[in-house]
Amino acid sequence: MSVAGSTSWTSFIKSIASYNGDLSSLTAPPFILSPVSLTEYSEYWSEHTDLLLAPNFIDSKRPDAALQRQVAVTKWFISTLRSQYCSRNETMGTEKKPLNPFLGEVFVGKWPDNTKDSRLGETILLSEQVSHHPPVTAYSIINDKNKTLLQGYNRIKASMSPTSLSVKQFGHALIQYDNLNEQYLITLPPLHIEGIIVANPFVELEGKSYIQSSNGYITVIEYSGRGYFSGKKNTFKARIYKDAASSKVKENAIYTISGQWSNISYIKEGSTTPSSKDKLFFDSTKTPSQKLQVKPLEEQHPLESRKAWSKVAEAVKSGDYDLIHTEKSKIENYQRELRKAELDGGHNWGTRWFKEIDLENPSTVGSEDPLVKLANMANLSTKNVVSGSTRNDKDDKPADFKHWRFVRELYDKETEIKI
Ligand code: CLR
Repeated sequence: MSVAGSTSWTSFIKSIASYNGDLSSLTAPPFILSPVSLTEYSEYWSEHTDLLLAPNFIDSKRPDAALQRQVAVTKWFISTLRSQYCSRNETMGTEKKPLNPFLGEVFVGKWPDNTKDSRLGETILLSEQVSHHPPVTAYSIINDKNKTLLQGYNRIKASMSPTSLSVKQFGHALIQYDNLNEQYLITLPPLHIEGIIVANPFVELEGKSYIQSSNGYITVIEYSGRGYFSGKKNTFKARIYKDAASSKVKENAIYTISGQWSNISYIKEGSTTPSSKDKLFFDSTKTPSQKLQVKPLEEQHPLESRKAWSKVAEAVKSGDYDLIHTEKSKIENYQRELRKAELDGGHNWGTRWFKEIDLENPSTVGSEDPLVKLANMANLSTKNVVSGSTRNDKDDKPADFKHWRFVRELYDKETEIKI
């Protein structure tokens, strides 16, 4: 394909029509390329560290403490969505095609404690590309002071419909509050990219997310866009129930939350939909996100995302298609050599801080595995299927029980990568 041809939007739309979920097969024009690798997207999970840690500070003597923690975790999750799904539009004008991480690529950093009484402590992010075919990014967000760990992984499958790109997510997020002896499982929603035809792509969420607590409580979040519940973009309705069984009937909801995740939402007791006259739940326009602190490039290891991609990122920023191509090819060729050397040497690239667990094989996971326990409570599949698939639904197909799990000891032994 000629360089001129590959830079036109129409040829891009054609390439999208045959997109199979593998980012490398998309020949996007430079203006839709982002200088940021997908390993960096793990940061979006904790740009409101105070909300992530909030359950630790709810008075545990309150009779409704566990329920209030469920509300707090729900608020934290809603607060992550604007960063996750709007931040490219907000900082670069449109949704963009991220850089396709190479195997072993890492992205790390920290959120310093910005409270006056230092109650939060430092929170760190470890993000690692644990697989290249298919691309899988795993992450771990660690706060030792409050014994809180958020971990998860993400993989996508995409398909083109006549007017939008539909994306299904695989993986989940798992929070462990060790001081509370409480865990939460969060499922990742499907999404689609609108505005492709008019070269102004943006994400809209659809379907559901579940937040299952080890206390039984479950939040069911339903997403919709322009023209559904309220006619506004980025709309959601969340209901909190005593447990999964009671979630079958809407009227059982203890709380109902409604609004726009990229804007304002309200909360009300019971199952009827709150309005702006009810209690404010979350206002993302008044809650600025706290950016991750990352070491300067000079201090980064060659496997660190920004260091490894720095020349490509420069080329993307200057819109130089040939240079993007040359610099990308250097990384890809080096990766191919590495993989070949591994094959010849008879060993595989080992992951750094994560391991693949097989939930079908009890020797790789304990009997009290938090994922198994929470998935059972929510009647969610424990197979490696589209996130949020319930047991025996249409997406609960392949008999593959593999998931990625953070291994703390591996990080404690880390000597090369500094935070
Ligand atoms: C990655 C995991 C994050 C949430 C998230 C946000 C935006 C998603 C991204 C994930 C995966 C890649 C994605 C992106 C939006 C656009 C991009 C689907 C799920 C696609 C591949 C880009 C296509 C090119 C367009 C600009 C047309 O936690």
